[in-house]
Amino acid sequence: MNKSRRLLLLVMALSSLITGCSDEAKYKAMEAKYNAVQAEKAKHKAMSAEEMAVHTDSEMHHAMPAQSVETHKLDTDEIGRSADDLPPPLNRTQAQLVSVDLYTDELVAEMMPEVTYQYWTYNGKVPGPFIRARAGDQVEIHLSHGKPGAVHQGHDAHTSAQHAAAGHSAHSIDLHAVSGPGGGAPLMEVGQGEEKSFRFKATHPGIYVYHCASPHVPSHIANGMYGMILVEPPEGLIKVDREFYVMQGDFYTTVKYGAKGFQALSKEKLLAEQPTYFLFNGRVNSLSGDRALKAKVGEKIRLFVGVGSHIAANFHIIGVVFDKLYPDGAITNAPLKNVQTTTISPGSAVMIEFTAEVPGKYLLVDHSLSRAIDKGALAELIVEGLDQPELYQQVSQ
Ligand SMILES: [Cu+2]
Repeated sequence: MNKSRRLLLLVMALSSLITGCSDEAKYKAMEAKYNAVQAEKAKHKAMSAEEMAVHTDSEMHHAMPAQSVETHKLDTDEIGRSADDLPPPLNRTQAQLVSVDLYTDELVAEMMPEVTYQYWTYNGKVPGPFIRARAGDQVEIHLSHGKPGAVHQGHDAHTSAQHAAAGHSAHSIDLHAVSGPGGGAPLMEVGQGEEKSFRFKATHPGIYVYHCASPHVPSHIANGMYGMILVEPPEGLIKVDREFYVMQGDFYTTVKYGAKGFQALSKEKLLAEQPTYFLFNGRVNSLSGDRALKAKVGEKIRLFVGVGSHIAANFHIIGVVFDKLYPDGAITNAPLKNVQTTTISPGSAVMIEFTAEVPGKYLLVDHSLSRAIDKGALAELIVEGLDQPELYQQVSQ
Protein backbone atom coordinates (compact mmCIF):
# COMPACT_ATOMS: atom_id res chain seq x y z
CA MET A 1 0.00 0.00 0.00
CA ASN A 2 1.53 3.34 -1.00
CA LYS A 3 1.64 6.48 1.10
CA SER A 4 -1.17 8.41 -0.58
CA ARG A 5 -3.55 5.44 -0.37
CA ARG A 6 -2.77 5.03 3.33
CA LEU A 7 -3.44 8.72 3.83
CA LEU A 8 -6.76 8.45 2.00
CA LEU A 9 -7.84 5.54 4.18
CA LEU A 10 -6.85 7.49 7.31
CA VAL A 11 -8.95 10.49 6.17
CA MET A 12 -11.92 8.21 5.40
CA ALA A 13 -11.66 6.53 8.80
CA LEU A 14 -11.48 9.87 10.57
CA SER A 15 -14.38 11.32 8.63
CA SER A 16 -16.52 8.32 9.40
CA LEU A 17 -15.72 8.78 13.09
CA ILE A 18 -16.66 12.45 12.84
CA THR A 19 -19.91 11.95 10.96
CA GLY A 20 -20.80 8.95 13.11
CA CYS A 21 -22.47 5.67 12.43
CA SER A 22 -25.92 7.08 11.71
CA ASP A 23 -24.84 8.49 8.34
CA GLU A 24 -23.27 5.22 7.38
CA ALA A 25 -26.43 3.36 8.32
CA LYS A 26 -28.45 5.86 6.33
CA TYR A 27 -26.18 5.37 3.32
CA LYS A 28 -26.45 1.61 3.61
CA ALA A 29 -30.24 1.82 3.80
CA MET A 30 -30.29 4.04 0.72
CA GLU A 31 -28.05 1.63 -1.13
CA ALA A 32 -30.25 -1.31 -0.16
CA LYS A 33 -33.29 0.56 -1.37
CA TYR A 34 -31.59 1.47 -4.66
CA ASN A 35 -30.50 -2.13 -5.18
CA ALA A 36 -34.03 -3.36 -4.51
CA VAL A 37 -35.43 -0.98 -7.12
CA GLN A 38 -32.79 -1.97 -9.66
CA ALA A 39 -33.35 -5.65 -8.95
CA GLU A 40 -37.08 -5.20 -9.42
CA LYS A 41 -36.56 -3.40 -12.73
CA ALA A 42 -34.09 -6.01 -13.92
CA LYS A 43 -36.47 -8.76 -12.91
CA HIS A 44 -39.24 -7.25 -14.99
CA LYS A 45 -37.00 -7.01 -18.04
CA ALA A 46 -35.78 -10.54 -17.59
CA MET A 47 -39.32 -11.71 -17.05
CA SER A 48 -40.52 -10.45 -20.39
CA ALA A 49 -37.43 -11.50 -22.27
CA GLU A 50 -36.01 -14.67 -20.89
CA GLU A 51 -37.64 -16.10 -17.82
CA MET A 52 -41.05 -16.18 -19.45
CA ALA A 53 -39.50 -18.43 -22.04
CA VAL A 54 -38.21 -21.16 -19.82
CA HIS A 55 -41.24 -21.61 -17.60
CA THR A 56 -44.40 -23.40 -18.44
CA ASP A 57 -47.64 -21.95 -17.08
CA SER A 58 -47.61 -24.06 -13.95
CA GLU A 59 -43.93 -23.46 -13.32
CA MET A 60 -44.53 -19.73 -13.63
CA HIS A 61 -46.84 -19.89 -10.64
CA HIS A 62 -43.90 -20.94 -8.51
CA ALA A 63 -41.21 -18.98 -10.31
CA MET A 64 -42.89 -15.61 -9.91
CA PRO A 65 -43.90 -15.13 -6.29
CA ALA A 66 -45.05 -11.71 -5.13
CA GLN A 67 -42.09 -9.53 -4.24
CA SER A 68 -42.04 -6.61 -1.89
CA VAL A 69 -41.02 -3.52 -3.79
CA GLU A 70 -39.37 -0.56 -2.14
CA THR A 71 -40.35 1.96 -4.74
CA HIS A 72 -43.49 3.97 -5.31
CA LYS A 73 -43.41 4.58 -9.03
CA LEU A 74 -42.22 1.90 -11.36
CA ASP A 75 -40.97 2.79 -14.79
CA THR A 76 -43.74 1.13 -16.78
CA ASP A 77 -46.15 2.08 -19.55
CA GLU A 78 -49.67 3.35 -18.93
CA ILE A 79 -51.83 0.37 -19.72
CA GLY A 80 -55.30 1.88 -19.45
CA ARG A 81 -56.97 3.39 -22.49
CA SER A 82 -58.69 6.68 -21.66
CA ALA A 83 -62.48 6.55 -21.87
CA ASP A 84 -62.54 9.40 -24.41
CA ASP A 85 -60.08 7.64 -26.72
CA LEU A 86 -62.45 6.75 -29.53
CA PRO A 87 -63.02 8.09 -33.04
CA PRO A 88 -65.74 10.74 -33.52
CA PRO A 89 -69.09 9.94 -35.18
CA LEU A 90 -68.66 9.16 -38.88
CA ASN A 91 -71.15 11.61 -40.27
CA ARG A 92 -71.08 10.30 -43.82
CA THR A 93 -73.61 8.94 -46.25
CA GLN A 94 -71.38 6.78 -48.45
CA ALA A 95 -69.80 3.41 -47.79
CA GLN A 96 -66.04 3.48 -47.51
CA LEU A 97 -62.99 1.32 -46.94
CA VAL A 98 -62.03 1.54 -43.25
CA SER A 99 -58.43 0.51 -42.67
CA VAL A 100 -57.37 -0.50 -39.16
CA ASP A 101 -53.77 -1.08 -38.09
CA LEU A 102 -53.33 -3.34 -35.11
CA TYR A 103 -50.25 -4.84 -33.52
CA THR A 104 -49.91 -7.17 -30.59
CA ASP A 105 -47.67 -6.26 -27.68
CA GLU A 106 -46.85 -7.97 -24.40
CA LEU A 107 -45.76 -5.49 -21.81
CA VAL A 108 -45.36 -5.15 -18.08
CA ALA A 109 -47.44 -2.35 -16.60
CA GLU A 110 -48.97 -1.31 -13.30
CA MET A 111 -52.33 -2.85 -12.43
CA MET A 112 -52.31 -0.62 -9.38
CA PRO A 113 -49.49 1.24 -7.63
CA GLU A 114 -46.59 -1.15 -6.99
CA VAL A 115 -48.46 -4.08 -8.52
CA THR A 116 -47.27 -5.06 -11.99
CA TYR A 117 -48.59 -7.55 -14.50
CA GLN A 118 -47.59 -8.69 -17.96
CA TYR A 119 -50.49 -7.64 -20.15
CA TRP A 120 -51.02 -8.92 -23.67
CA THR A 121 -52.54 -6.15 -25.74
CA TYR A 122 -53.65 -4.77 -29.05
CA ASN A 123 -51.64 -1.59 -29.62
CA GLY A 124 -50.24 -1.45 -26.10
CA LYS A 125 -53.41 -0.57 -24.20
CA VAL A 126 -56.39 -2.26 -22.57
CA PRO A 127 -58.84 -2.26 -24.18
CA GLY A 128 -57.54 -2.23 -27.77
CA PRO A 129 -58.42 0.59 -30.16
CA PHE A 130 -62.10 1.44 -30.67
CA ILE A 131 -62.92 0.66 -34.30
CA ARG A 132 -65.67 2.69 -35.94
CA ALA A 133 -67.33 1.76 -39.22
CA ARG A 134 -70.66 2.22 -40.96
CA ALA A 135 -72.98 -0.53 -42.21
CA GLY A 136 -72.00 -1.18 -45.81
CA ASP A 137 -68.32 -0.32 -45.28
CA GLN A 138 -65.50 -2.65 -46.18
CA VAL A 139 -63.31 -3.00 -43.09
CA GLU A 140 -59.71 -4.05 -43.57
CA ILE A 141 -57.83 -5.22 -40.48
CA HIS A 142 -54.03 -5.38 -40.53
CA LEU A 143 -52.54 -7.29 -37.63
CA SER A 144 -48.85 -7.65 -36.91
CA HIS A 145 -47.26 -9.73 -34.18
CA GLY A 146 -45.22 -7.15 -32.31
CA LYS A 147 -45.03 -3.41 -32.80
CA PRO A 148 -43.78 -2.77 -36.36
CA GLY A 149 -40.37 -1.14 -36.42
CA ALA A 150 -40.44 -0.37 -32.71
CA VAL A 151 -37.63 -0.96 -30.30
CA HIS A 152 -39.58 -2.61 -27.55
CA GLN A 153 -37.12 -3.76 -24.93
CA GLY A 154 -37.64 -7.37 -24.19
CA HIS A 155 -40.07 -8.00 -27.00
CA ASP A 156 -37.49 -7.79 -29.77
CA ALA A 157 -35.26 -10.05 -27.74
CA HIS A 158 -37.83 -12.84 -27.91
CA THR A 159 -37.10 -15.81 -30.11
CA SER A 160 -39.91 -17.90 -31.57
CA ALA A 161 -39.20 -20.59 -28.99
CA GLN A 162 -39.44 -18.05 -26.20
CA HIS A 163 -42.74 -16.77 -27.49
CA ALA A 164 -44.04 -20.32 -27.65
CA ALA A 165 -42.90 -21.11 -24.13
CA ALA A 166 -44.55 -17.97 -22.82
CA GLY A 167 -47.82 -18.96 -24.49
CA HIS A 168 -48.04 -16.14 -27.01
CA SER A 169 -46.37 -17.65 -30.06
CA ALA A 170 -49.37 -16.54 -32.08
CA HIS A 171 -52.14 -13.97 -31.79
CA SER A 172 -55.19 -13.33 -33.93
CA ILE A 173 -58.47 -11.46 -33.94
CA ASP A 174 -62.10 -12.54 -33.88
CA LEU A 175 -64.46 -9.60 -34.41
CA HIS A 176 -68.07 -10.23 -33.45
CA ALA A 177 -69.17 -7.82 -36.19
CA VAL A 178 -67.92 -10.26 -38.83
CA SER A 179 -70.21 -12.72 -40.60
CA GLY A 180 -67.82 -15.52 -41.53
CA PRO A 181 -65.89 -18.40 -39.92
CA GLY A 182 -64.15 -17.55 -36.68
CA GLY A 183 -65.00 -13.87 -37.03
CA GLY A 184 -61.85 -13.60 -39.13
CA ALA A 185 -59.54 -15.45 -36.75
CA PRO A 186 -58.60 -18.32 -39.13
CA LEU A 187 -57.31 -15.74 -41.64
CA MET A 188 -55.49 -13.70 -39.02
CA GLU A 189 -53.27 -16.05 -37.02
CA VAL A 190 -49.91 -14.23 -36.81
CA GLY A 191 -46.71 -15.74 -35.45
CA GLN A 192 -43.69 -13.76 -34.36
CA GLY A 193 -42.73 -11.16 -36.97
CA GLU A 194 -45.74 -12.00 -39.14
CA GLU A 195 -48.36 -9.62 -40.40
CA LYS A 196 -51.70 -10.50 -41.94
CA SER A 197 -54.71 -8.65 -43.27
CA PHE A 198 -58.29 -9.50 -44.05
CA ARG A 199 -61.28 -7.58 -45.26
CA PHE A 200 -64.94 -7.97 -44.37
CA LYS A 201 -68.12 -6.15 -45.14
CA ALA A 202 -69.79 -4.61 -42.10
CA THR A 203 -73.33 -5.79 -42.70
CA HIS A 204 -74.97 -5.61 -39.26
CA PRO A 205 -75.12 -2.35 -37.32
CA GLY A 206 -74.29 -2.83 -33.65
CA ILE A 207 -71.71 -2.45 -30.94
CA TYR A 208 -69.46 -5.51 -30.81
CA VAL A 209 -66.51 -6.98 -28.97
CA TYR A 210 -63.36 -8.23 -30.65
CA HIS A 211 -60.70 -10.39 -29.02
CA CYS A 212 -57.72 -12.65 -29.60
CA ALA A 213 -58.62 -16.21 -30.57
CA SER A 214 -55.28 -17.99 -30.38
CA PRO A 215 -54.60 -20.86 -27.99
CA HIS A 216 -55.01 -20.85 -25.05
CA VAL A 217 -57.80 -18.41 -25.96
CA PRO A 218 -59.05 -17.68 -22.43
CA SER A 219 -55.52 -16.77 -21.30
CA HIS A 220 -55.04 -14.34 -24.20
CA ILE A 221 -58.31 -12.66 -23.31
CA ALA A 222 -57.63 -12.69 -19.57
CA ASN A 223 -54.35 -10.90 -20.26
CA GLY A 224 -56.14 -8.01 -21.98
CA MET A 225 -56.52 -8.85 -25.67
CA TYR A 226 -59.93 -7.35 -26.43
CA GLY A 227 -61.57 -4.21 -27.71
CA MET A 228 -64.75 -2.99 -29.38
CA ILE A 229 -66.00 -2.25 -32.88
CA LEU A 230 -69.02 -0.06 -33.60
CA VAL A 231 -70.91 -0.49 -36.85
CA GLU A 232 -73.08 2.57 -37.16
CA PRO A 233 -76.39 2.26 -38.99
CA PRO A 234 -76.33 3.93 -42.45
CA GLU A 235 -78.18 6.96 -41.07
CA GLY A 236 -75.68 7.30 -38.19
CA LEU A 237 -76.45 7.68 -34.50
CA ILE A 238 -78.33 10.57 -32.95
CA LYS A 239 -76.06 13.44 -32.00
CA VAL A 240 -74.75 13.55 -28.45
CA ASP A 241 -72.25 15.80 -26.67
CA ARG A 242 -69.90 13.17 -25.26
CA GLU A 243 -69.04 9.59 -26.06
CA PHE A 244 -67.05 7.25 -23.85
CA TYR A 245 -65.46 3.82 -24.30
CA VAL A 246 -65.42 1.54 -21.25
CA MET A 247 -64.61 -2.16 -20.98
CA GLN A 248 -64.78 -4.29 -17.89
CA GLY A 249 -62.29 -7.11 -17.63
CA ASP A 250 -61.61 -9.78 -15.06
CA PHE A 251 -57.98 -10.51 -14.18
CA TYR A 252 -56.54 -13.52 -12.40
CA THR A 253 -53.34 -13.22 -10.40
CA THR A 254 -51.57 -15.87 -8.37
CA VAL A 255 -51.56 -13.72 -5.25
CA LYS A 256 -54.42 -11.80 -3.66
CA TYR A 257 -55.74 -8.38 -4.66
CA GLY A 258 -53.25 -5.61 -3.92
CA ALA A 259 -50.27 -7.87 -3.20
CA LYS A 260 -47.20 -5.88 -4.24
CA GLY A 261 -44.71 -6.83 -6.93
CA PHE A 262 -44.97 -8.66 -10.21
CA GLN A 263 -48.15 -10.76 -10.45
CA ALA A 264 -48.41 -13.71 -12.83
CA LEU A 265 -51.59 -15.00 -14.46
CA SER A 266 -53.18 -17.75 -12.39
CA LYS A 267 -54.57 -20.25 -14.84
CA GLU A 268 -56.11 -22.13 -11.94
CA LYS A 269 -58.17 -19.10 -10.88
CA LEU A 270 -59.06 -18.47 -14.52
CA LEU A 271 -60.41 -21.99 -14.90
CA ALA A 272 -62.19 -21.74 -11.56
CA GLU A 273 -63.74 -18.41 -12.68
CA GLN A 274 -62.42 -16.64 -9.59
CA PRO A 275 -60.98 -13.31 -10.67
CA THR A 276 -58.67 -11.41 -8.37
CA TYR A 277 -59.46 -8.10 -10.08
CA PHE A 278 -62.44 -6.64 -11.93
CA LEU A 279 -61.18 -3.61 -13.84
CA PHE A 280 -62.48 -0.87 -16.09
CA ASN A 281 -60.02 -0.14 -18.93
CA GLY A 282 -57.14 -2.25 -17.76
CA ARG A 283 -56.15 -1.17 -14.27
CA VAL A 284 -57.37 0.02 -10.89
CA ASN A 285 -58.43 3.70 -11.12
CA SER A 286 -57.83 3.78 -14.87
CA LEU A 287 -60.84 6.08 -15.22
CA SER A 288 -60.65 8.08 -11.99
CA GLY A 289 -59.12 11.38 -10.88
CA ASP A 290 -57.41 13.09 -13.83
CA ARG A 291 -58.69 10.33 -16.10
CA ALA A 292 -62.32 10.43 -14.95
CA LEU A 293 -65.09 10.76 -17.54
CA LYS A 294 -66.00 14.45 -17.70
CA ALA A 295 -69.16 16.25 -18.83
CA LYS A 296 -71.21 19.36 -18.20
CA VAL A 297 -74.70 19.72 -16.83
CA GLY A 298 -77.23 19.35 -19.63
CA GLU A 299 -74.95 17.42 -21.96
CA LYS A 300 -76.09 14.23 -23.61
CA ILE A 301 -73.70 11.41 -22.82
CA ARG A 302 -73.30 8.15 -24.69
CA LEU A 303 -71.42 5.22 -23.22
CA PHE A 304 -70.26 2.15 -25.07
CA VAL A 305 -69.68 -0.44 -22.35
CA GLY A 306 -68.45 -3.95 -23.05
CA VAL A 307 -67.09 -7.01 -21.35
CA GLY A 308 -63.95 -8.33 -22.97
CA SER A 309 -63.25 -11.24 -20.71
CA HIS A 310 -65.10 -13.99 -18.93
CA ILE A 311 -67.48 -12.78 -16.23
CA ALA A 312 -70.71 -10.90 -16.93
CA ALA A 313 -70.85 -7.33 -15.62
CA ASN A 314 -73.69 -5.68 -13.71
CA PHE A 315 -73.13 -2.17 -14.95
CA HIS A 316 -74.54 0.70 -12.93
CA ILE A 317 -73.78 4.37 -12.43
CA ILE A 318 -74.58 5.49 -8.89
CA GLY A 319 -76.97 8.43 -9.14
CA VAL A 320 -77.84 8.00 -12.83
CA VAL A 321 -80.90 6.50 -14.49
CA PHE A 322 -80.10 5.45 -18.05
CA ASP A 323 -82.54 7.36 -20.26
CA LYS A 324 -81.92 4.81 -23.00
CA LEU A 325 -80.30 1.41 -22.95
CA TYR A 326 -79.54 -0.64 -26.05
CA PRO A 327 -78.80 -4.08 -24.56
CA ASP A 328 -76.77 -6.86 -26.18
CA GLY A 329 -75.21 -4.54 -28.74
CA ALA A 330 -78.54 -4.09 -30.55
CA ILE A 331 -78.28 -0.39 -31.31
CA THR A 332 -80.95 -0.38 -34.03
CA ASN A 333 -83.66 -1.80 -31.76
CA ALA A 334 -85.95 0.47 -29.77
CA PRO A 335 -84.09 1.18 -26.52
CA LEU A 336 -85.19 0.24 -23.06
CA LYS A 337 -86.02 3.41 -21.13
CA ASN A 338 -85.27 4.41 -17.54
CA VAL A 339 -82.94 1.57 -16.64
CA GLN A 340 -80.91 1.38 -13.41
CA THR A 341 -78.49 -1.52 -13.95
CA THR A 342 -77.71 -3.71 -16.93
CA THR A 343 -76.11 -7.08 -17.28
CA ILE A 344 -73.46 -7.27 -19.96
CA SER A 345 -72.54 -10.77 -21.09
CA PRO A 346 -68.95 -11.75 -21.68
CA GLY A 347 -68.23 -10.97 -25.32
CA SER A 348 -71.02 -8.43 -25.52
CA ALA A 349 -71.53 -4.70 -25.24
CA VAL A 350 -74.26 -2.15 -24.65
CA MET A 351 -74.94 1.42 -25.63
CA ILE A 352 -76.25 3.73 -22.92
CA GLU A 353 -77.49 7.31 -23.29
CA PHE A 354 -78.44 9.80 -20.62
CA THR A 355 -78.29 13.48 -19.80
CA ALA A 356 -76.23 14.61 -16.84
CA GLU A 357 -78.57 16.89 -14.94
CA VAL A 358 -77.00 17.51 -11.55
CA PRO A 359 -73.35 18.48 -11.05
CA GLY A 360 -71.08 16.30 -8.97
CA LYS A 361 -69.19 13.05 -8.95
CA TYR A 362 -70.83 9.82 -10.06
CA LEU A 363 -69.35 6.36 -9.66
CA LEU A 364 -69.43 3.73 -12.38
CA VAL A 365 -69.54 0.32 -10.74
CA ASP A 366 -70.22 -3.34 -11.14
CA HIS A 367 -73.23 -3.54 -8.83
CA SER A 368 -72.04 -6.84 -7.51
CA LEU A 369 -70.43 -4.35 -5.19
CA SER A 370 -67.51 -6.23 -3.70
CA ARG A 371 -66.14 -6.14 -7.24
CA ALA A 372 -66.28 -2.34 -7.09
CA ILE A 373 -65.20 -1.77 -3.50
CA ASP A 374 -62.70 -4.58 -3.06
CA LYS A 375 -61.62 -5.68 -6.54
CA GLY A 376 -61.27 -2.55 -8.63
CA ALA A 377 -64.46 -2.16 -10.73
CA LEU A 378 -64.84 1.53 -10.05
CA ALA A 379 -64.64 4.61 -12.28
CA GLU A 380 -65.69 8.24 -11.98
CA LEU A 381 -67.85 10.59 -14.00
CA ILE A 382 -67.42 14.25 -13.07
CA VAL A 383 -70.28 16.54 -14.10
CA GLU A 384 -69.61 20.26 -13.85
CA GLY A 385 -72.13 23.07 -13.93
CA LEU A 386 -74.69 24.95 -11.93
CA ASP A 387 -76.61 23.30 -9.13
CA GLN A 388 -80.13 22.16 -9.97
CA PRO A 389 -81.96 22.56 -6.64
CA GLU A 390 -85.29 21.61 -8.15
CA LEU A 391 -83.74 18.21 -8.90
CA TYR A 392 -81.41 17.67 -5.97
CA GLN A 393 -80.91 19.56 -2.74
CA GLN A 394 -80.41 19.08 0.95
CA VAL A 395 -83.28 20.13 3.17
CA SER A 396 -82.22 21.49 6.52
CA GLN A 397 -83.97 20.17 9.62
CU1 LIG B 1 -53.30 -13.33 -28.36
